[in-house]
Amino acid sequence: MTSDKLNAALAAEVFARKGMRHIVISPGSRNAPLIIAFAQHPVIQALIVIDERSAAFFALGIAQQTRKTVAIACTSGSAVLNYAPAIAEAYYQKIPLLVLTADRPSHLIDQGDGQTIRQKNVFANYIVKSYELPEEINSEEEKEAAVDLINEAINLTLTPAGGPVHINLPFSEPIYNQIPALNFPVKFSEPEIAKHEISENEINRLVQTWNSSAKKLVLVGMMEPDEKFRNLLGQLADDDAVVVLSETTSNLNECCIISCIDRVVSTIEPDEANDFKPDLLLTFGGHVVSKMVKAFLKNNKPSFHWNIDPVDFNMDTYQSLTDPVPMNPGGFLEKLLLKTEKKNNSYRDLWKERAERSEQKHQEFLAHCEYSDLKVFEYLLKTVPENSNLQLGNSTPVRYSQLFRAVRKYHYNSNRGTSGIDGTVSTAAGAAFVNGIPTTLITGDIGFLYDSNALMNHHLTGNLRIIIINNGGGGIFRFIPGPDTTSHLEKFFEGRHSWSAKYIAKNFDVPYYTASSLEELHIVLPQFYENQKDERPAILEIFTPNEKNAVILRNYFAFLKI
Ligand SMILES: Cc1ncc(C[n+]2csc(CCOP(=O)(O)OP(=O)(O)O)c2C)c(N)n1
Ligand SMILES: [Mg+2]
Repeated sequence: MTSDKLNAALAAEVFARKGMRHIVISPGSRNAPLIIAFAQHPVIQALIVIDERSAAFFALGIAQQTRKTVAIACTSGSAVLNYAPAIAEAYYQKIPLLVLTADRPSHLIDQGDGQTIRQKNVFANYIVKSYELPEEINSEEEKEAAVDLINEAINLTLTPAGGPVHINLPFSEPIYNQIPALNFPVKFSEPEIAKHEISENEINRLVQTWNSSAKKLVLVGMMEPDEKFRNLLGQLADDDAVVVLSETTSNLNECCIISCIDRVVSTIEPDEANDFKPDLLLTFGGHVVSKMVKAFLKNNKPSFHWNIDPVDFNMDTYQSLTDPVPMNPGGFLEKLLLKTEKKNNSYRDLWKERAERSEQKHQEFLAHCEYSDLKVFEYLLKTVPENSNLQLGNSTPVRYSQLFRAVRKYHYNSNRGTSGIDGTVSTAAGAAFVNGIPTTLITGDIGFLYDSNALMNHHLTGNLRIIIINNGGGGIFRFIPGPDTTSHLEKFFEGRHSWSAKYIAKNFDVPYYTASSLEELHIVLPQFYENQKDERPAILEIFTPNEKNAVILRNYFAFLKI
């Protein structure tokens, strides 16, 4: 059986026949036709998450791991608006979400009906495309048009750019009636995989710039693991004149790459900036976490900057873009490497020596470092189980992780699309739900408390581990320049508090562990990673000294410079 509302029944049918499998539904009455159509579909796995904000991030976490379109469905009214944070994140990360919002019929909008707002195109500023399906679908033509619309919407979640696509579905009462499952043929087309190519002339022009540039810097932002690209990048880096910088979220783990950018860039003195400055900058991948490298490249502009991306080729993060290159990273390097000439100079050595020196200093500092966020990250990043999916919370967790060379292999993820602290726990829970591997989230205390509703979820899995670094507020505001020059640091920036996750964990029956020293951490971490009773996830809250943390981190960067 399915809903007698054909717009809902067809949405489920096309979604299923295109091979999509997951929908995250939030309770409501107006979305009853969507609940009936999707929850009763034999091949669709329908999941329930009550809080729409968390539901959308949970779906984002699933799609982040599967790279297949995940649907979300909610009732009308403010419920719809709660999807916005995750939709914005999915938009900037190009994660495939199909957003299905139930609505009142148009003649009831702004007429005083309950749960009724203007939903058409409500996510305009951060949506790939918005559609509205007609309420009544009667004729064959109307059915075909509806199937085409749904088909096109799902294809646009995947290509050419990919990301969230919204379909608003108005329903009139009665909304709970059912009909036999649809058994008529539904025709649809697969997404067209766009060809991202540039002409041979264009390649030759770029190769000339490459071969005539003495100092070449390659910066890789957020990226999913890509074996082909990793190998080609290794070949490109085998050149005295080429320096490659990456971050944990680049998922590269390559020996010839400098992976702790802040440790190196923070030591570059103004009088040596020109030596480190590239003539030619190549950028690949998505968002870059390091504020320091962004400032360095904006203040020391290269003569040429190529941004290689199939979609965001025009993104000018360093305000120096000369050549947008609309190609896939691997495809571009393949073409470039056929014609590049290597150079003998000391540019790579200059960066490598600085990187080696900072590694030495790093080890020296950590060897005598007091208990703090920095010391805790040192321990966690060498004890979280190998080959885990490591989800990094925004604010300091994703930044501390950049200060340590990878000693274990992880698949890193972080919501760097909009860098919000409002959905990291729900995202990690969604990722763990589908990836079937040990999945650890390292989040700040405010980030956890903000999204603690993520635990209000019947689909939490036993492979999920949540590590909370509780430094009693937004510790980042104690470190970045500015807040401490005002009299509002503690109250309005740090949001100082003495809350903990203990009773939240208890309320949602999630095993809870704590540590307030390295000794305690050494003892509790193995227990934390053991399988929990009833295959529950687990929380480990690590308390750290908030005022000391910032002092230690400032001393750390000062020490690297000595
Ligand atoms: C939705 C949202 N609101 C506000 C911010 C601004 N913000 C950035 S970091 C931060 C504090 C986060 O504190 P916590 O999670 O404890 O991390 P810590 O700074 O202690 O590492 C805030 C409020 C944001 N990034 N996202
Ligand atoms: Mg904090």
